[in-house]
Amino acid sequence: HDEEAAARASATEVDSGAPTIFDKIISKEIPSTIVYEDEKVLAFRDINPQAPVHVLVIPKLRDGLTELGKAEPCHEDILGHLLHASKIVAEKEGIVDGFRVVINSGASACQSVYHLHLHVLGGRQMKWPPG
Ligand code: IU
Repeated sequence: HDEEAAARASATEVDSGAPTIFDKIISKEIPSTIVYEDEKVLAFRDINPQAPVHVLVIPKLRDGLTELGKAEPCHEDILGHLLHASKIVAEKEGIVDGFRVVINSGASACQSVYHLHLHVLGGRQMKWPPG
């Protein structure tokens, strides 16, 4: 898994506001398996899946949303759009009857890429509480 190790090494682990690897995924400079896309969001398979279905849903324009903790009133539309896109992803993936949406915000929540992303997880029995 050299490729994955390299990708992880290049991930920002603090919110520096610098471009992230997701910009290259959005521009398709780095290939990804796209599950859903519209003018505002992109949904692609996580390279290190934690469940049979593990898709990341991201805004194409980061617009200051490095993490959910930086959200402002001007982000309400895109936040709603991302959540609805997560439901479309769950439907397309056949897990709409039971799935989980996770957002890690900040270092203590184990956020590793500072471009807001929603994890859509499913295809197995999920446990509670998450770790
Ligand atoms: P986190 O919530 O910031 O920890 O999630 C980042 C996710 O991005 C994590 O699940 C990685 O496996 C995933 N990921 C990816 O799919 N492709 C990449 O090139 C990189 C990370 I770097």
